[in-house]
Amino acid sequence: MYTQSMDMADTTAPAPVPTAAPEALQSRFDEKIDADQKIEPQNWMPEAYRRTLVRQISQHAHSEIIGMQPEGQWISRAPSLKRKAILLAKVQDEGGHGLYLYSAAETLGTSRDQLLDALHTGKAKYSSIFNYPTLLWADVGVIGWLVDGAAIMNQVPICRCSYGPYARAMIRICKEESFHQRQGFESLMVQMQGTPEQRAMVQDAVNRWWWPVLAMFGPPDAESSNSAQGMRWGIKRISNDDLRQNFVDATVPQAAILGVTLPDPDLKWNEERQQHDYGAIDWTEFWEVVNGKGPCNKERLSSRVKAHEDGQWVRDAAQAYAEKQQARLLKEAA
Ligand code: FAQ
Repeated sequence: MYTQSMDMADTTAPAPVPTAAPEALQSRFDEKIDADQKIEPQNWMPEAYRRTLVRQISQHAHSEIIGMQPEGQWISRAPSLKRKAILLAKVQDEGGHGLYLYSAAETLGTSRDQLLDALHTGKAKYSSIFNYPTLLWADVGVIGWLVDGAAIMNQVPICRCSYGPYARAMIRICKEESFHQRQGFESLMVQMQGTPEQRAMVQDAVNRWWWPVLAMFGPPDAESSNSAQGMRWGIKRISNDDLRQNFVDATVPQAAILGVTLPDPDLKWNEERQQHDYGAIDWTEFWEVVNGKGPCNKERLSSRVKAHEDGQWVRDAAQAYAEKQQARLLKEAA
């Protein structure tokens, strides 16, 4: 992943002039998509494809780094050294995912500064799920089990995305998400074998996270403005509703093993469909959260901006060191 920047165009050099006619470039691109071949940074691509990828990959990257906050708030309060070590590793992994994804987005010609600026000024979206609070220790386990579980369901198909750098980044990310999901489930399993208060704490966390997790897959297919084109381009492989359904079907037996109740009176097996029916999602709440009015949107954004500003000295020091090294190299070469 880290070597992908070598494929990037030199931004200081004049833009390469395409040698083929636009129609020929478009049909070569279409052929590659139809043949399920990868598009790489140095290949010609339609501007709308590039824009869609920058949108999705950067939203994904922002979600990963904003997503460090809800669990990160429990690092200093983890109930044992073992849980603290696991949580530290997980939160660091999420930061790493953000970095791979920003690198993948940069191969499309948008700089890290531009991407972060869009996040910090509130122009860019990030996943709705990270605007909910982590009130109890059990919330940390439930994020691992349900939020990472939903993330895996959505992200495994992206390993087959038509854009090479994004697809390759997702392979490693999915491996790590799998550990995240397991650690959450295992932590909840231990809590469910504990006291009645611990079991009640887990149930309370499941009650609060279940519906926001279902909404995380995005609007219903009929209202998903980007889906048709995303599918055509091989960026999206499975629709929002199909992924949501797969997630419900995979999670119901896991909830039974844990001994928790999923808070949906309409949730039941449908023999005819061979899938679960489930109740109505509150899409008004979803759009409010996406549009900045969730319980923690303001806090998440201001913490992120503060972390960025607090880290300015690190970037300044790295820049000064790079300039010093460059000057030394030039002096030696002279
Ligand atoms: N939150 O037409 P569609 C994680 C927006 S990472 C906010 O269906 P699309 C790991 C959407 O952007 C979680 N906005 O869009 C972790 C679009 O707005 P736009 C993030 C949402 O792109 C775990 C509009 O609604 N994962 O959890 C949401 O075809 C634990 C219409 O929607 C990814 O980003 C939402 N939930 O499908 C980290 C995966 N859903 O841009 C820490 C990659 C939709 O037109 C701790 N992304 N919107 O203004 C995707 O797969 C897709 O972008 C979807 C949306 C499925 C999210």
